[in-house]
Amino acid sequence: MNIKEPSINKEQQDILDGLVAEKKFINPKYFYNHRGSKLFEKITQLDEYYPTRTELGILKNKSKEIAEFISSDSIIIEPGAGNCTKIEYLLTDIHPNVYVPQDVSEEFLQKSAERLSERYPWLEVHPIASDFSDPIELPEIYQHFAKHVFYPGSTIGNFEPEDAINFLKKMHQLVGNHGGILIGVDLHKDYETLHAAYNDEKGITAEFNLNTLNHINQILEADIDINQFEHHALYNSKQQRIEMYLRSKSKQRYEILGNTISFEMGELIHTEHSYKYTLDGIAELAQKSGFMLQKSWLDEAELFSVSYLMA
Ligand code: AVJ
Repeated sequence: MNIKEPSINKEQQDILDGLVAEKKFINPKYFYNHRGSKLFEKITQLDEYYPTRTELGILKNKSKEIAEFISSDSIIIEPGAGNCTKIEYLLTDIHPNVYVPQDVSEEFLQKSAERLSERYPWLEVHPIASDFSDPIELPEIYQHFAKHVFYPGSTIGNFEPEDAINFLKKMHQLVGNHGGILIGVDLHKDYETLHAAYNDEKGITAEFNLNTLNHINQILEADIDINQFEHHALYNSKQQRIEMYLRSKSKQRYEILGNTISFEMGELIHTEHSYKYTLDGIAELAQKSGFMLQKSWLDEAELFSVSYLMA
């Protein structure tokens, strides 16, 4: 009697590949199921997690200056736009013709697009629901506008430096020679501040990290025991990156879709890198991907930067 191998879909294979790897890993995109998105919103409200409020402060206080780099006869494209709240700090001063939010969650995107169309009747909102890795196709009628990408939140930090350059090269192709990118990048700083930002006292970041196991259990139809794992995040000053892991608190073994997945006591599953840059590092990143760093706006404490890179 032959055992029928369970049919494994792309997403399941993607996760299993990480769990059978020499150094186990789970892609950070699996943080963001519905509960994960809610937990991230709570993280942005934490005292220790300064990036979001600091970036919003820069956008609010510097929007007039930023508008000098982005003409009104333009189109703004935002990959991974989510709830489209950050762009609202810039719309009135930039007054672009078209705003193109792209995101994988169609429902979230539609709601955000409707909200913006109501609030800014002069603005054409053209939402694109697609996976982050799919190329962004713009309708022909928009081709004559100057194109600018808006990429806030230091999400660029999740890419390995080489992949960050490849992503920016893709954005360069999208905006062409007369465009640019307005990018939010968290800055390299003292260990204590960074360690605290990813190890908050309330344990919300730990919940956010552990929730990844809920999400992959659902996708893999598995029952990995969350209580047998703990949150582990540190700042690697040499590599200038936050490293986040889930650490196994015991020896464990699971049969998942025909695969035996075992964890040793203390074994780590890598869940995220969050690279931090210096201003020189941002200029170098820009230069290596065909852009030129034109201007960086920082908060007073120089915790975070918003930069305009010209193609
Ligand atoms: C959304 C990727 C920018 O790396 O700071 C927050 C995600 N991880 N706390 C970051 C995150 C842990 C966040 N990014």
